[in-house]
This record gives sequence, C-alpha cells and structure tokens, in this order.
Amino acid sequence: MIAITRDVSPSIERCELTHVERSVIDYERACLQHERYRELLSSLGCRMITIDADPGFPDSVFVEDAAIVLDDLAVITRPGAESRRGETSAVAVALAPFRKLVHIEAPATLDGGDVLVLDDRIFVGLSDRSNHAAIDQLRRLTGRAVTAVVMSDCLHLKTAITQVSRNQLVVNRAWVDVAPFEGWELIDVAPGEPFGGNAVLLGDVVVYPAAYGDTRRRLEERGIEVRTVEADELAKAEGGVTCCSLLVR
Ligand code: CIR
Repeated sequence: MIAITRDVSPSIERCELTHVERSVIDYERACLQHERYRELLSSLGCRMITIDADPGFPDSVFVEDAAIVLDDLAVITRPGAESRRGETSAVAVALAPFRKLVHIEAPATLDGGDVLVLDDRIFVGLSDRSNHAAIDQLRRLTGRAVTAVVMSDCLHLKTAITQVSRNQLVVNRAWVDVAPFEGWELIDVAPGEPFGGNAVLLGDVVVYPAAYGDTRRRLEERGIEVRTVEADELAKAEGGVTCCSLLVR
C-alpha cells in the first residue's frame, strides 16, 4: 500500500470553513500531529510519498479531496471550493506513476471527501462541494455504479460515514441518509462525538482520532482493531483522518 500525503501549508489559517467556527490553528502543532499520523500509516505498512507544502493553497494538506483512487484508474477531481482547484495538479503528478488518470470537468464539481468506495460501488454525497454533473461523469469515467447520497449539516459524506471493516460502517445518522447503505452493519457514533464518523481503514486496522473515545469503544466492542492519532489541530480546519492521505492499493 502506498500513502500519498502533503505537508501542511503554512497558510493553513486561511483555510475554507463551512460548518466549523474559525479558531486559531497552531501550525507547529498541526505539523506535529500530521507527522505522527504519517508515522502511524508507515508503521502499518504504507510506503509513504510526500508532496511539498504549497503556501498558495491553504487546504492542500487535505489530499483526499483532489483524487479518487480505484484499482484500475484514478479520477482527478474538480474541487467545489474555487480556492482549492489548483491543488489537483501536484496530486496528479504524484499519482501518475501508479494509475491511468482521468479528469472531472466543468460544470461538475467533486471533492474526494464526498466519495465513499465500497467494493464495486461508489457513493457520492450531495454536499455543497459535489454536484449531480460529477456523479454522471464518475459513472461514465469509471463504468461503476454510482449512487447519490443525501446529506446535510457537515462538509463531506465521509465526515459522516466511513468503512471500518469488511462489512461495517461507522456513521453519524444526523448528517446522512443511511438508506443507500442497506446490507451494511452500521455502528453509530457515540452521543457527544458527532465527528466520530470519519475513520481510515487500512487492511484490518482502523486509524481513528484519539478524541472520540466512546465511539472508539463501540468499534472495539465489535471486534475492530483501532489505532488512535491526535487530530484535533487539523480538525479546526474542518479536516478529519481520511482527508490527509490518498491510499493507492
Ligand atoms: C475545506 O473546507 O475544503 C477544508 N478546510 C477541509 C477539507 C477536509 N477534507 C475532507 O473532509 N476530505
């Protein structure tokens, strides 16, 4: 497994914010937590590829939004926030050795954070960042079944729901319609941990924010192995653990 990450931009304090109040981001602390995250991915067997920081793109640490990596190709997105559109070129360069690249084109907009790939199906959250045109293009470009998911009150689909094992998803049902996920075992986030629906599944291990201890226990009670990272500094930029890497299997 390869994990592509990008150094935290020194302009991170100018990040986009939609559902989170702006607060002071400690750049050094964000970098330190990001480094610990990378060390964890590396210790779990990932070969790490790092893209340099770019002060011109405050949100560029969140590489997940720039591409969707499938077994046979990678889709370079067209991010919904205009300030983020230029992030994709460096990510495309990093992915090019590993996958054939295809591109989402205007008028479609798509953030990778809205895309949940489960087996052969692709689920796309209809957030402020991703639109129906993107769903049509994804269908055509990938040849896969693509399902639109109704959601609200959070930034991306994967803010609210992610895969935590072969057949289980962790979810905050207040933010997402779970009807499209019939057949999956759903594990609800614990009360008071609305952001607990974002986890990275790496093999059989889940990489998960240390802050959500009650939800973590729910995962462990269902037999899931969880490894935690401190991720609260980049959470102030409305980012979670999935956002900070692109996994190339
Ligand atoms: C943004 O609003 O685009 C960034 N501040 C946060 C992006 C987080 N990415 C993600 O959830 N995939």
